[in-house]
Amino acid sequence: MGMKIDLQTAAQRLREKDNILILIHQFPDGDTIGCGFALCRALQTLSKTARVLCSHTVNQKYDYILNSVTPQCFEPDFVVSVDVADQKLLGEPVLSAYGDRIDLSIDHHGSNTFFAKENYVDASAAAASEILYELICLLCGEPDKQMAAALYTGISTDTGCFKFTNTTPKTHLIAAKLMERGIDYGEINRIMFDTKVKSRILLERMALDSMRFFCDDKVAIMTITREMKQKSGADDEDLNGISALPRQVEGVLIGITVREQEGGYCKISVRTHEPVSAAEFCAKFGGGGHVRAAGCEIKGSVEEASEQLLALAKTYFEAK
Ligand SMILES: [Mn+2]
Repeated sequence: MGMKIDLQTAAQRLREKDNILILIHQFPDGDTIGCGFALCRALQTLSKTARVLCSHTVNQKYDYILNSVTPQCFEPDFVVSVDVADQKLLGEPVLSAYGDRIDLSIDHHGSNTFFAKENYVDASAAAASEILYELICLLCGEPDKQMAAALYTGISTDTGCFKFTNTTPKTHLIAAKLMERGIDYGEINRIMFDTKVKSRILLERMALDSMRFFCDDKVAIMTITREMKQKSGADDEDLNGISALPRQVEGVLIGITVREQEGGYCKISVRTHEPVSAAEFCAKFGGGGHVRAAGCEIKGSVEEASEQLLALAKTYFEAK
């Protein structure tokens, strides 16, 4: 386990070093991308050589962030990770290349494993981009417009557009500072929250069509078959967040999504409302997760899996 340091020390390390490699987590989201590229731009503004590295390709909707840095090629002398809770989350090939030589980690996950030589973790931050805002202020003063757009994206996406309960007064204060840089926050939020690719909409249409209701409409089960994925042209990234749909129906207490996988099994996502624990529900099938959102795997076809899930769901509502 590495050392814990304060943010001033983290800023000092970055000031002392050059040829800085910034690592972001696999399946990159708005927060890790916003952090990585805002820091990269800040370091390049300080005439340092810096670049961002990720195991996966960044979705093109983040192009306005990617285009804010100058591509630079170099052998790193200092490696920093942002919004990464554990080095395993770097994914391959980055994990094998740099997993055991990370000098500095800056993160906001309570589950952070302090895998770097030096670590700054603030679990009260709604987004790692909040921390990066403060770090950049220490490094080179208020972020410029491009850095601000990247950091705003990180904060907005990690808070579900300031809707989730991780949002704090400080989140809004930092967002206000970023808005003062003249960023197009309306456009950023439109791209992040109100735009879907066509394949996603086509898949949603088929998935919604599959939704069935049970137990006086307290249970909803939606299935996504491999055929639906193929017909719609949707890839795994297009499926992000789709398991929220069944629980969005008013009155549904257990919303279940059954996703057919290759190899004769199904991935199950369960979303619940009070008083049903999704974690307990999924534990019955050897899975787990959080109180309101959990998952498990069940062998068999979507029909077989749905039958087993419904049988368990019924026990929550039938008179005992
Ligand atoms: Mn994050």
